[in-house]
Amino acid sequence: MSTCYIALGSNLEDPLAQANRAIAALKQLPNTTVLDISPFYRSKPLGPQDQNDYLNAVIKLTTNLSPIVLLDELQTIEKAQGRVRKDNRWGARTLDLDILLYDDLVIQSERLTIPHYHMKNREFVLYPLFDIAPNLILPDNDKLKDLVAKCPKNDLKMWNI
Ligand code: ROI
Repeated sequence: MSTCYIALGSNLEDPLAQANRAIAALKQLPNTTVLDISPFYRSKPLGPQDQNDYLNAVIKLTTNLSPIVLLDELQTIEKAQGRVRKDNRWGARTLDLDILLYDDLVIQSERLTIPHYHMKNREFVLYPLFDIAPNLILPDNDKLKDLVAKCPKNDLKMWNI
């Protein structure tokens, strides 16, 4: 069994419903158990500001799926929830599911970069991850708590306030 952390983001078509649907779908994945779900946060968009605030959260799971099979499963869930992938790298989305960490693996392939590219300086990733994994150490030996301490909160709030 491998331990993974998945980042969830949504800023279109009822983000709260998107998040709950995505979590229900993750719980249905084969050979996979959802172990923990962070609180839901409301974050300011990174990128163009003429889009809605995001709901962001992090989910911890254990799985027997390989990284690439897990990626396929996450993309299937994104598609099922109306994700359109083209010309909107910095734009609004119904659902984004990214593999942040997969055990201590470091992977750089065409489809997959683990640990996730920008996780070390995104408040909407670090804070929810810290909520469920306060003692986490990244594959490069950085301590999550040190990254959080250095990361401005940028108006990150709990979703429901
Ligand atoms: N901004 C925030 N706040 N949260 C996200 O999940 C997010 N995802 C993205 C971009 C468009 C970069 N901005 C984001 O992909």
